[in-house]
Amino acid sequence: MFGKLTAALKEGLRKTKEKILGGIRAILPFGRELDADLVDQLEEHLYTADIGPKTVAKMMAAVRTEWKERRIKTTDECFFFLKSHVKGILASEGSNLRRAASGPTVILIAGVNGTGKTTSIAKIAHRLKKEGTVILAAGDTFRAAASEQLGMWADRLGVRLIRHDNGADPAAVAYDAVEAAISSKATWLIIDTAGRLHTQGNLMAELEKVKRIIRKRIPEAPHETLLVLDATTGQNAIVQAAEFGKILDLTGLVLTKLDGTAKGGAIIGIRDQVKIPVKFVGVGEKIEDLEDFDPDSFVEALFEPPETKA
Ligand SMILES: Nc1nc2c(ncn2[C@@H]2O[C@H](COP(=O)(O)OP(=O)(O)OP(=O)(O)O)[C@@H](O)[C@H]2O)c(=O)[nH]1
Ligand SMILES: [Mg+2]
Repeated sequence: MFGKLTAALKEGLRKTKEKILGGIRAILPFGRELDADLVDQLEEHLYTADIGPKTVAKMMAAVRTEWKERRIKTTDECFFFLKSHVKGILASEGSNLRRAASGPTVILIAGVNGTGKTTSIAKIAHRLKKEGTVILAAGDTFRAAASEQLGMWADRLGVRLIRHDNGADPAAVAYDAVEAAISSKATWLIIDTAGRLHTQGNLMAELEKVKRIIRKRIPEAPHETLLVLDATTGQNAIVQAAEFGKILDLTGLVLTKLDGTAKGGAIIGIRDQVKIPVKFVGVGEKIEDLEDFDPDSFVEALFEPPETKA
């Protein structure tokens, strides 16, 4: 696990940082006494920073308590309190993937349409193939182009793809893929699924069936069930995590499209409201554009002072 900030993550967070940190710094310039007006301004700013109202309310309650009890008296103290508070919200038990004690480790990927599931699978496979054999399963049999898209990635990565015809039962694809992973002694099996809305009851039931079928063959699988969320959808992502969590035992989140958005503050709200660790963040469309989520580096990236001008 690396704790270092990569250039891609820094660059990806640039707009978010301008919005969040820029605003906070304008309200809390160094070396001033904190007063009620500044606290109100800070609150207003945070409400516009895509963090989400519930989380901002909690953050501000904490700030006001610290201030009333005179533990923070200056703008600097307030700034550093906020920083460590956000770190506390984001802290998690680490972004390492769980692994099977023996046999293939099965990773099931789910999420609503277009969040970046298939792309994230390719990115994860690209990493994991350095540590063993990877098999991909085209469990999105719903859209004609879906297995072609995954097939293209499989070719590029030089990994095996298990697919059926379009319209086939995704659970059957999953079953075959698990069989193939066991018999070929693969290290990893990553199963793609069709995008679906949590309101589509039949499609959610289909997902549950996929999981059931996998378990028939490997009872402790899937070892990871990752929900892919588009970070730019903010509050919506929180609802998606809650709803998918009812059907699947989610073990991790992949937050995509952090690059180029000013809405990266949503991660703070998502992490606060959804008690599932963020395992990866997507910072671009290229195969390397996936980062382990390291809360400390993330907060440093958001709160570190801008490059000082001479
Ligand atoms: N900028 C950026 N684009 C991304 C990222 N991840 C995915 N995308 C893009 O988002 C679009 C959708 O990605 P897919 O991987 O096809 O999404 P999906 O969830 O599999 O979509 P469906 O299968 O249709 O539900 C593509 O254009 C990707 O290149 C990311 O981290 N950053
Ligand atoms: Mg897809």
